[in-house]
Amino acid sequence: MQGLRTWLGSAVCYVVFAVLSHMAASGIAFAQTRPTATAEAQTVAPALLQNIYGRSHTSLNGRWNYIIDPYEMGYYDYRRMPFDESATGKGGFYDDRAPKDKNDWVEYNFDLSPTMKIPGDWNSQAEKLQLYEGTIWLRQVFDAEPKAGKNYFLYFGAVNYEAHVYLNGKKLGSHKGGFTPFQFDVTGKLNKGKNFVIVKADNTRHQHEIPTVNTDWWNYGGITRDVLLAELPATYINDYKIQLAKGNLKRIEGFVQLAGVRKPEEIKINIAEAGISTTVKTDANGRAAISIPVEKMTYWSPENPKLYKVDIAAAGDSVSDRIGFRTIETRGQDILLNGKSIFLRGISLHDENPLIVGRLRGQADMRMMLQWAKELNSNYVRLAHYPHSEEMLRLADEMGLLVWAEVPVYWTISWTNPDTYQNASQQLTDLMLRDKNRASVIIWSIGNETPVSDARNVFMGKLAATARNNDDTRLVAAALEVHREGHDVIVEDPLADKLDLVSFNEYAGWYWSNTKEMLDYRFKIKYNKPVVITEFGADALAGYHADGDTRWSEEYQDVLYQKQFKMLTAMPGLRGMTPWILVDFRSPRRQHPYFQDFWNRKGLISDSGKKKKAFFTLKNFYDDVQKKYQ
Ligand code: GCB
Repeated sequence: MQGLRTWLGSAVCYVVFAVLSHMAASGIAFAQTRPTATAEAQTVAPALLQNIYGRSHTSLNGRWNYIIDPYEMGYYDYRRMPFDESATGKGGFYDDRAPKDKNDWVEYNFDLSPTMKIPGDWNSQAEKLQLYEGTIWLRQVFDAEPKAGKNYFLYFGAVNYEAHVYLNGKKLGSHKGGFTPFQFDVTGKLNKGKNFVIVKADNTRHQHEIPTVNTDWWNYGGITRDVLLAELPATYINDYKIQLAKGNLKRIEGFVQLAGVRKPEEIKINIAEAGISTTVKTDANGRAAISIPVEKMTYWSPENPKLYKVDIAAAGDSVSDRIGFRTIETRGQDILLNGKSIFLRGISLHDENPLIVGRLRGQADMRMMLQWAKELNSNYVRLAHYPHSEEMLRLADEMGLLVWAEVPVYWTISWTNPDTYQNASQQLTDLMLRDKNRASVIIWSIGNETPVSDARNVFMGKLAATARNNDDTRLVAAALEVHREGHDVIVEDPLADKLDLVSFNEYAGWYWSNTKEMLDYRFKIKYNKPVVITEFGADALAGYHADGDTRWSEEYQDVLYQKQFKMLTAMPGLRGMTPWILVDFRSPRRQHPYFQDFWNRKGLISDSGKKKKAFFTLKNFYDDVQKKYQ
């Protein structure tokens, strides 16, 4: 019965949430609040704040005490009932108890437990956590000075995978999804002086989750992105979209959404450098649509990644952003950036530092990765296979790299499970909500290598529609698969009709054929759309030299790249590629004890930062391509 009630609660909660978050992303006015992701948390949180870094905030990053809890002692009682669902709501580690006196019984102690750095995955911070999957409790103690009439939000950039969050011993709520941000309204819940926040992070893999149990990347657990406490006025700017209208270089369109308003307010939008200054009025729901003519403007492009300072002010609140303005469209087999045909000279990336292994830990790590991409003469990156951090996207804006952004709908997930779909759709919507003002993002990818079946086609078709409803100014794509008939390599996927690009992964010369015979194959593409290859590649152990027929050698990888260019450029519709992958990365699936040892070696750069031969071959290819697309 208890189970049934919880289940019904969740279902209702998910439906309401899905509708509201869809409205938020598409700019439709909606009530100030939306439920958090699960039923047991009664707290409601408003729609995600746009541009958290532009708000007044305190960072809760730093060293957090942690307790490894493989049996979830701190969450369930011995009858396996969650403490936070009991009558008192007490008994879990989130109480952060210390013995009252020598007679008191307490079997945990945060103060005496070790610390780890947040943001940071746990696997890279202690040897015994390298392979750990399960629950870890993390605690931070901080001071606050809450002021009357202000709103406070506790904001998490990302926690992998399931987070239960408690403030001063009381549950705020929970969230699923390892790569998207979430927040809780903590107005009226902060103490003056000492506070403590406790997070139960659980990175256990499950069949019905997004991603599912099987992936070719490391399942880094923990609080992997910033934790911030934001302070906002009573009425504040909750969200905004300020972008060029679809295919229109002469008009900015979007919206500003206020929260906390009871009456219409005036909103001022200034883009001083472009001579734009306008005032709009909100409707009764605190929302104002904007439509501003553009007279003279330098459009954002990889060659000139011009960002304008955009100031928004309303009701005593103000926020500034740096926004680039560009259009992106397809016409036949061309991709048009600001109306001009481009070739996407790309490379794929994971959110992982190969040198100090673990998730990227800050801007310096991110710059290193994007700088390597630029050294390849890239103008484009595929941020695989899940949302990378907001800072990464902001850097791409600044450094002039176009972006393919993706959600972890990867391989064989539970196509018929409605909760799995809700989860995927929520992660996609939250990604789009967060990054909708980034000029660098030109493609929303709804998944990778999902095998064709009726159930999958329905699931992915709905996801494509969600992406389009949320944002009509960018392209929608997915990394599809190929099949072979004789020497023909064929892309045939009903999903392709719903996408803007013909994008697929093909491992000619590695998972099928080899460097000797791969040129006997040719691609048969029936769609009149731009072809953007999302993956090809070969494993090579840096420093291992042999001839071009010897697997794992740098020469094999190099020859494979050269032959790939021959095969791919034979396609008239080829407009871009993101070979797999910029740097070697960790994966539990990669078991060869000598060549791999838990590393996928398809990087063009090794785990010690050494550039392999194929790096230079790809750079030369891109130098040539660039000349043709001047
Ligand atoms: C793929 C996957 C990617 C893998 C890669 C490989 O098709 O999309 O996640 O890492 O192949 O190395 O096999």
